Amino acid sequence: MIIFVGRSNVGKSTLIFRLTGKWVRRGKRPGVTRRPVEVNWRGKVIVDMPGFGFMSGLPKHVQERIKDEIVRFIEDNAEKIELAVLVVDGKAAPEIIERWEKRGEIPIDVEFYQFLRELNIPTIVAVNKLDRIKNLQGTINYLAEKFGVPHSEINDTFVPISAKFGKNLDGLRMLMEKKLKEGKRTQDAS
Ligand SMILES: Nc1nc2c(ncn2[C@@H]2O[C@H](COP(=O)(O)OP(=O)(O)OP(=O)(O)O)[C@@H](O)[C@H]2O)c(=O)[nH]1
Ligand SMILES: [Mg+2]
Repeated sequence: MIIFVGRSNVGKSTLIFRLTGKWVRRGKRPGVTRRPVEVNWRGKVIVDMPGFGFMSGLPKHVQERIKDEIVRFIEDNAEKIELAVLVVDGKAAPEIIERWEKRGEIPIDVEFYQFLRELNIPTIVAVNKLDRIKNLQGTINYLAEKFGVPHSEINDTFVPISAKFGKNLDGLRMLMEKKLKEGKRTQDAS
């Protein structure tokens, strides 16, 4: 099982559609995917997760419930999950992280990354919307620092892509293959 997680509207569903060719609901506004959607692909189960974080128009308690459901799904399936792709909006993520930190809160992307690592789930961070990122290396270095990813592991963790415009999807595929091949145990050391 491979799960795609991330804030709402970052492009998870678009990415799954691009990678697999399987139809999944996508949309311009946040909150399109509301339940984990399983897609069979090349003998694997790909899961399109609902987005977490702020969604305008959704009451806070509904947002919290969605987040709890995601956490529960991941915990319940932790053994089965071979790989997680955490998708972030490369343009918006640094600003959002900054804002949460200023409020004294743990940014939700940081929280999820660490949660996945604690469960020993190999995780790739797909830095999406590459077409909108001005300073790519700066963005990746910033995210690595916030997520606690050491310098030596940046290239095996972060991959810039554009789901919408199909940029560097081969780079992502290659990293996914590599992580799947490594499996869970080699990640223990990190
Ligand atoms: N500019 C740009 N827009 C993108 C890119 N990838 C996806 N989008 C757009 O982002 C929006 C959200 O896409 P979705 O794939 O529905 O996002 P999601 O993460 O599945 O959202 P939820 O299901 O609500 O969590 C759509 O308007 C996409 O066209 C990209 O690489 N660049
Ligand atoms: Mg979606």
